[in-house]
Amino acid sequence: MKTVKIIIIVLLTMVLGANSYAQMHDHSKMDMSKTKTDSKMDMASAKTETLKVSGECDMCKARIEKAVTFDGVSKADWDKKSKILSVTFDPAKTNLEVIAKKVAAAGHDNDLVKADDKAYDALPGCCKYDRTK
Ligand SMILES: [Cu+2]
Repeated sequence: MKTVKIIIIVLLTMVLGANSYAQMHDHSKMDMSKTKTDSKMDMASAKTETLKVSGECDMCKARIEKAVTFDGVSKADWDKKSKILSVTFDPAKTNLEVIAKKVAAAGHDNDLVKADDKAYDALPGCCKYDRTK
């Protein structure tokens, strides 16, 4: 009977130990994703690319930047003058083509993908950039 007790205690210790290890592990994983933009590892893997995106005004800027704000993208900045969208993303999660498609879906022509006509037509008058250029 004594041996059985000892075995149970040993087993319990192992199970509990494994559990707390798993929890610790999960916790550290969670923390990593939370602070991913600050961590050095992700900084190294993050990629910044540029894409020429047609647009006219600050409303376009807000729309373009919002369109590319999704999981995997850590930074997006569109310059009204140069029409260049600079976007920083995690190549493991997304790529420039996906980003370009999102921009096009919002109504903005870009170097990689032409905007959806319906989305372009739905843009406010001030945002109707010249599509013939
Ligand atoms: Cu606009």
